Amino acid sequence: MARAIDIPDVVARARSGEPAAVARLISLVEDDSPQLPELSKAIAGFTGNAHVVGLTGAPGVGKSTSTSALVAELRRRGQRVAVLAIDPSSPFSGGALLGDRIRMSEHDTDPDVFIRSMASRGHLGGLAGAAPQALRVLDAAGCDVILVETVGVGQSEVEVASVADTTVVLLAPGMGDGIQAAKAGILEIGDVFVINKADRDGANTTRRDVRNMIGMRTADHDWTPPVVLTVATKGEGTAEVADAIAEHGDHLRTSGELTQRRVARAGREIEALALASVQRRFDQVGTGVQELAAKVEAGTLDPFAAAARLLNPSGSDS
Ligand SMILES: Nc1nc2c(ncn2[C@@H]2O[C@H](COP(=O)(O)OP(=O)(O)OP(=O)(O)O)[C@@H](O)[C@H]2O)c(=O)[nH]1
Ligand SMILES: [Mg+2]
Repeated sequence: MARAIDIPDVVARARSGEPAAVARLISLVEDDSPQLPELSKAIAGFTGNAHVVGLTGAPGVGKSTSTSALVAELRRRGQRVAVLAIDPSSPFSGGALLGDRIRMSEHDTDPDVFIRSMASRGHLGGLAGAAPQALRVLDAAGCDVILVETVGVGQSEVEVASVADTTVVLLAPGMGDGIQAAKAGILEIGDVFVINKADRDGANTTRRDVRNMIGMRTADHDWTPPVVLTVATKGEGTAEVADAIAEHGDHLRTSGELTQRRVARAGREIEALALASVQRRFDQVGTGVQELAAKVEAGTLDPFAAAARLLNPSGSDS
């Protein structure tokens, strides 16, 4: 196990803008450190300011390029920015993220940009458990905007929306993408839609398709997601995306939805932590599951009663 760190000291240094201190705190989250409860308590009073923006979309659509362009735009607006790239499929940081590092390298020397990749597979709470804690660290460290990008495919694309205040869905020209988006449930989660690679044929058609599909969304919404065309490689349309994100942030605040979303997020986080804690207890030797299993096998106890006893060993039914 790693050596214990001086949490109050590292938190103070993270808050004064020391990137190494921020990185150290994120590592605690990534490693599922036993010091997490202490960290969580230490930063609780410093959070709630950052606007968390999730970027999602099919592999290769241009998430990393768009993220990098957005960082540049937000820096021009004087904002402190963090990028959290979450890799739900890998227990290692690196590998797939190498290309992203290169795309982000223009921001390497800017002290007001914090870029970090984080693996979530090893984390007991998964993405839902790990991401909110990392976001709180970045929030407490004084970031104005935190851009969250997931790496890899699958349900994580939708899952990222569960940790974000504002979700940006990226698509590229071509009908396939639109159908894919509808299938993945991605239309329901988008607050801002970006048709990237607008230098290719069919961008306007894709925009029209997306607008039509937004119009057919089931839930009643008092926010109509804007659909912005971009060429991320050239930074074209990036300012409009930044405007749309900021407008959505204003909408969330004035409508009260920001609080609602954050309460829902905290609820999922609490559940993920509680379930992880139960799982951890079961994983430890001496939970008595073997003993109970022997009784079930012998027919002296039924599995439901055994499960109840496992959850509540000192319960009155024993
Ligand atoms: N023509 C064109 N190419 C683009 C544009 N934006 C990104 N690309 C290219 O598309 C490729 C994929 O871009 P990334 O930013 O890595 O895409 P991603 O969504 O992060 O990809 P994954 O992380 O692998 O899912 C790269 O070669 C980019 O240079 C664009 O607006 N126009
Ligand atoms: Mg990427």
